This record gives sequence, C-alpha cells and structure tokens, in this order.
Amino acid sequence: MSNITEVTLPTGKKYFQPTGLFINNEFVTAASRRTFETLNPATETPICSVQEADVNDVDIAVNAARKAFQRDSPWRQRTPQERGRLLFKLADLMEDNADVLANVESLDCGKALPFSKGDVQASADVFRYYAGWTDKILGQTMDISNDRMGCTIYEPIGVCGQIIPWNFPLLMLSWKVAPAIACGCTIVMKTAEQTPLSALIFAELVVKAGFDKGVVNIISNYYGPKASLIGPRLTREQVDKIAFTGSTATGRSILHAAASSNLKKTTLELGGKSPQIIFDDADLEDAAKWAVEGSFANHGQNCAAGSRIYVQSGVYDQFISLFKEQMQQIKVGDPFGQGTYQGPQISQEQFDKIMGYIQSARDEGATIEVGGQRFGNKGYFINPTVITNGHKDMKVVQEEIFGPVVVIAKFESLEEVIDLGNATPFGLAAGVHSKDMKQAWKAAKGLEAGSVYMNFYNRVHPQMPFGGYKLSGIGRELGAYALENYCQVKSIHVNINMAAP
Ligand code: TXE
Repeated sequence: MSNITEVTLPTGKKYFQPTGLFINNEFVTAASRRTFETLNPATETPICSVQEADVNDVDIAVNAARKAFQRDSPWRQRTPQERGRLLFKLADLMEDNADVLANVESLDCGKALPFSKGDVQASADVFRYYAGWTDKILGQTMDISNDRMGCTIYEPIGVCGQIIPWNFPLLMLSWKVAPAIACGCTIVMKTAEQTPLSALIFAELVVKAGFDKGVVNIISNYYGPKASLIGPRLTREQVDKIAFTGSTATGRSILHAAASSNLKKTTLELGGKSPQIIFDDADLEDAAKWAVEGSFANHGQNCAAGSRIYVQSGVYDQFISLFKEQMQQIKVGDPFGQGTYQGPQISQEQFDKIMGYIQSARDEGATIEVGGQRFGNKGYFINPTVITNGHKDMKVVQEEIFGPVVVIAKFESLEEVIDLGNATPFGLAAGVHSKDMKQAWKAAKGLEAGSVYMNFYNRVHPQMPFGGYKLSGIGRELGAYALENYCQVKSIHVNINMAAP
C-alpha cells in the first residue's frame, strides 16, 4: 500500500496527499489495516481515506519517539544551533508549500481560503520564533559559598504526547511541535479525527527539512462508533508530557489519566466564553468591527471567541445597529468562493450542538435578533446569529457554543461589567473598548482571563503567552513561557574545594 492518494481540489488542481501514519519518518499502514474517511464539511462528501491508528500504533509511535530520545541518539547529539537550523528550514518549507497547505486546510476544515493562508503564515512564524530560542534556553550560576558553586541547566522533558483539535489544525500543531523541538524533545502527535490532512503534508516537510527519524511522529484516528480509543492510550502511556487543546470535559479526563499513570507534566488549553466590553466612550465603529470579528472569525469555532458582548446602556442601541451593519460584510458560503468570510461548521455533530443552543435561547425567552437558521441545504453552514434580551444564567451565556452565535447585553457601571465578565466558569480571553485608559486598565486588571485585549480583539502573536484562567486550562502556550512546558531544570552542585567535611 503506497499510503499516498491523488486528491483534486475544488479549484481543479490536483495534489498528492499522504495518508499513512507518520512514524520514524515514514508513512506507514495502520497495524489493523483499517482506514477512515475524512469529509469536506462544505459538501459533506469524502475527500479521501487515511490510515486509522489504534492502540498498537500508539505504542509503535511512542517507541519510535522514545528511541529517538535515547541518550546517545542522533537527535540528542544535535547542538542547539542545529535544532534551530532545522526549525528555520521547516518554516521556510512551510512558506514554500503554503499554497497546498492552505488549500488542504480549507478543504478539510472548511475555513475560507484567505484565512487558511493566514494560518499557514502564522504557523511558519511560530516555527521561526522558536528556531530563535534554541540556543537561548539558559540556566543560571549561583554563588553558594566560598568553596561551592551551583548552576542550573535546562534539559528536554522527553517524549511528548500532543493532542490537537480541528478548528486550527496546522496552527495548533505549530504551537505544540515548535517549542517541543526547540527544547530537544521528541513527539507523538494525535491530530483530530475531523482534520488529519494538513498535518500529514507537514510531515513530508519534516523529512525534507532533515529531522532525524522518530523525532516527530503523527498519527490520525477516528472517533466514531467502534473507534479505538487512542487519545486515552496516549495520555495513559509512559510519555513524559502531554499537551492538549480541546474541550474542558476531555481536559479533565486527560488530567485524571496523567494522575493515575506517571504524573506526567500536563498542559491544557480548553474552552472559553469570553466577554467583549464596550464602554460608552469607545470609538463605536471600530469597536463594532472588532466585536464582529471577535465573535464570528473562524465561524465562531475559536476558543477565544468573544461570544458575550456587554455594551454600556447609553450607547447600546447605537452599537447594536453598527454591529448589525458590520455583520452585513460576512459572506457565508464556499470556502473557495470569492469573498467568503464564513465557511461551514466542522461536522454534523457540531452543527447540531450549535442549533441546539440557539433553540435553547428561544426556549428560555431570549430574542434571536439576527440569523438563527441553517444557511443553504448542503454542508454544515449556519447563519451568523445574534441573541439579545437574555439573562446571565442562560445556557447560551454560560456555556461554550463554538459556533457563529453571540449574545449581546447591557451594563451600567465598570464594577458591574467586571462581575458580569467574570460570571462564567471560563477565563480564556476578554476585550475592553474604551478611550479612557484608566477605566480600560481597571477592567483589564479585574477580568479573570489569560489574555485581555484593549481596543482590539483576539490577535495572537508568537511572543505573547496564551492560556486560560479557571476552566479554560492549565499552563501557557507561545512566548518564552511555552519553553517551560518542554524542559526540566537540573541543579548541579559543585564542590570546588573537593575536600570532604
Ligand atoms: O472536543 P474533544 P470535540 C470544545 C468546543 C466543542 C467541544 C467538543 O466547545 O464544541 O469542545 O469538541 C481528542 N483522551 N473545543 O468533541 O473531544 C480528540 O480526538 C484523549 C474547544 O471535538 O475535546 C481531538 O483530537 N484525547 C477547543 C481532541 O481531543 C481525546 C477546540 C479534541 O476533542 C479524548 C475543540 C480522550 N478521552 C473543541 N477524547 C479549543 N480549546 O480550542 C477526545 N480526544
């Protein structure tokens, strides 16, 4: 079996899609020889079949990563500069292959092509950022006493299990793979069942860049009925670290698995229900633009989506009309179509979940101010939806919808809106729009959120840490902070005097 398939893109162009499990720098057939189909969410039709990993394949991949991490392995002999060069090379290759990567991302996860192009560039930027870190991961020296000194060195934590979701397949891969490699770790990544394809093209680039075999391993899986539970297997395995992005419920089970196996270091980037706050002195037109983008970018399938908007009462009506005007710019449709902003949701399951939330708002007496229905009759499209006249305990205000649905409500005072902003179990992000920096700063300090944006919303930079308070997660990705996830500190004590006491 060749584990490579020719796929025709909606543009008519053809490309070769690797479909095997990527282990030891090769695309291999699953131990069970089973495959599963990945669907185009815009048409609900299969794109191609990929190899379906089961628990045996997890073990094979973990062994490959463990071997690559052995003390004297070629990878462990690499200098920090060599690791940096490999990461720079990978970033260059991603840019050289941006066209195919972006097209495949749009095909497999349904985002409009310009946004997929943005994701590819952002992913290459993350690799380049961490390439620059490899030779700057520095320990310290400590003057302990007249005849003793100490120093600390950072060592790679080891074999890392990484589990990613389907909303930003390539970008989430880059947030996890790049810092792990920078620190000298090896990896077994499990992609999301809905979106295996772009990671397998990335795997081809890993080989081209010259990585040693077993350093990066990528396995695809299926999660429907009769699926083999490879996610739990990876989290229970003797990997040294697990990094996860996904739902809070799965995050909990991963933490349990870590606790009941080898207490592996665990970082979790989970759901959110982030507030965007518009004060009456804000530039309302700008605020409306940011608020629309913050709510509907990536079809609302964004952990930091600003899905609760609070508007100070004096400007509420004006803001609502500016917000609706701005929403007219959202073109829903074919991800490959000219001018499309919003493509389909990822799956029937997510489509049903979102429509269920909209119905729950109706049932609880809120107003569906805009949208609320399916778009078209093929593909998982939902019209951008605005809910008003709700109350703070409604499901749509408390729970992550993960779709193009926003709830807008009024507030009166700064203190009240900080309390409202904090009144969910999540704490991933928040936005504050005000020209009064004292007021904006006070709000930013009071909000329980891992990232606060003042006078804009939800732009991610490789330098800036990202992660959540409360049920939104544990630990931080990106920036220098992410390096801590993939290293351990060793203290070395030196007796310079060499004399026993
Ligand atoms: O998430 P899961 P789903 C939220 C969002 C969405 C909801 C459900 O609200 O509607 O989660 O989405 C793997 N052990 N987010 O069902 O199940 C799974 O195979 C180990 C927010 O897709 O958490 C996939 O690779 N792994 C989020 C990944 O976990 C397991 C992004 C995410 O799937 C596993 C996605 C297990 N027991 C959804 N069960 C964000 N933070 O951005 C599943 N997986």
